Amino acid sequence: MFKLHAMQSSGNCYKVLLALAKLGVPFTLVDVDILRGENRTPEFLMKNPEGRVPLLQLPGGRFLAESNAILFYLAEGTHLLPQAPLARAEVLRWMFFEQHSHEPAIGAARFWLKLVRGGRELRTHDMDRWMEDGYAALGVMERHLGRRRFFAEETLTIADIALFAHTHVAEEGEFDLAPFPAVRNWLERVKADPGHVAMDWRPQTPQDVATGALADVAAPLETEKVNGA
Ligand SMILES: N[C@@H](CCC(=O)N[C@@H](CS)C(=O)NCC(=O)O)C(=O)O
Repeated sequence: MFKLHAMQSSGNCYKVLLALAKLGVPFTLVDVDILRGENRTPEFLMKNPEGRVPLLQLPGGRFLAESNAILFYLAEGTHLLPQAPLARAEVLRWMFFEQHSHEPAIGAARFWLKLVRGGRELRTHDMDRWMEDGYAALGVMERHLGRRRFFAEETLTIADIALFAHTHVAEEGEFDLAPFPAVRNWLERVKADPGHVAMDWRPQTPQDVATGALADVAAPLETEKVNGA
């Protein structure tokens, strides 16, 4: 079974949770609290020398880091990743855009302003750049989505999952989505796509299985604490 090392409130981790849920892949969730430094212990650095989450542990024991690489791996052979070379390249195009032009502004603003206590004071010098780059990225998305339902294909792909994760909580990073109607409509389309789960979704625990709770969740899933991993 896969093990996902992740922090629930992280947009990058949510991408992987959402893909696993939509694909109905069973996995164990290992909570890693980066705000308490659990990602910088010698044990965690052995798993990922970069000390970051999400981190996917494969059934054979290997580790795969980088949210978009994990999405690409999990989606292979599924409806979330097309087969045609140009369509695959379009998926990668938007995932590179997400990492280069979108997440470093929109994801970073939310992380420091919403999740880190005192983050605004610590990162005052970054605010103008986050706003300028983040609104530029939202403008690119708005222009593209004015003509399309999803980013790379006529149906939802991992490019949409990658971009959705931070965009749907952009307001927590103090971005106003009101001037971006095409982006807002696309957010609703992603939420309406089959198998969608919210950011606070957690996989089913063995206890839930025993009590019959969460009966609508198909896959038998588990969670555990990082220190018990
Ligand atoms: N490019 C990486 C970024 C991963 C990343 O920055 N993760 C954050 C949480 S969202 C993290 O682990 N930060 C802790 C740290 O850098 O010490 C990805 O997409 O997976």
